[in-house]
Amino acid sequence: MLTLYGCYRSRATRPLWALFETGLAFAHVPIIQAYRLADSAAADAPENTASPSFLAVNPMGQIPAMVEGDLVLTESLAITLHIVRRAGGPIAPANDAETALMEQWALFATSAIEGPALEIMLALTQGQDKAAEGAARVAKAAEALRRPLARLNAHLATQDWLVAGRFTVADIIAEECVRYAQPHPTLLAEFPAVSAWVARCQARPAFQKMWAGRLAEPA
Ligand SMILES: N[C@@H](CCC(=O)N[C@@H](CS)C(=O)NCC(=O)O)C(=O)O
Repeated sequence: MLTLYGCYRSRATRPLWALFETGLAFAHVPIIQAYRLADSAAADAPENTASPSFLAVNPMGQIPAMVEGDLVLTESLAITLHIVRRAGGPIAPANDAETALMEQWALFATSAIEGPALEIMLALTQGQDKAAEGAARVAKAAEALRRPLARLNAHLATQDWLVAGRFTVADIIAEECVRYAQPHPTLLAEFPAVSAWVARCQARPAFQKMWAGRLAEPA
């Protein structure tokens, strides 16, 4: 049995969404980030990223992490790709070319989109006390995103999904990076094919299940 460590309000959304898509059985240990304990409604969380029991799993003290038998993985991308390979089915690659393309889009999203998109989410959801500084951070991050979002938009203008004409793990990882930019009031609207694809991704029952779990967690 695969065990996934990490609360929903973290990058654990990627493997959780993939697990719900595949139906693979798993045990969930909702470890929370230690830095959130001070001001979170989850301050009484019994286990967190600084707990000795979790540091024995991931000495970096970060979530998500996954254990399956002797295999321990501590990067969300590696965990999510592993899950879909284990489960097989339509969201997994069917051949080497599809593997390469799914890895390409997943790496593109985590290297070109995740950082500035996260900056937008953090500035707009946590930085209200310093409005001017927050607005400058958001503008800079939005500018950094326009080139990769234009690339994504051009790709999605002629197809519904990133790889092989079907929904795959590449869409999960890329959408979960783009999602961080959604609090920006206008940015995604500049890229209509990206906006339509995000809506398609988020309409999936497995995304909705993951999102309900996220909303049910203390902020
Ligand atoms: N590259 C890692 C990043 C993991 C990461 O930064 N996780 C955050 C939560 S989303 C965390 O555990 N933060 C707690 C900390 O860094 O102390 C991955 O994608 O898994």
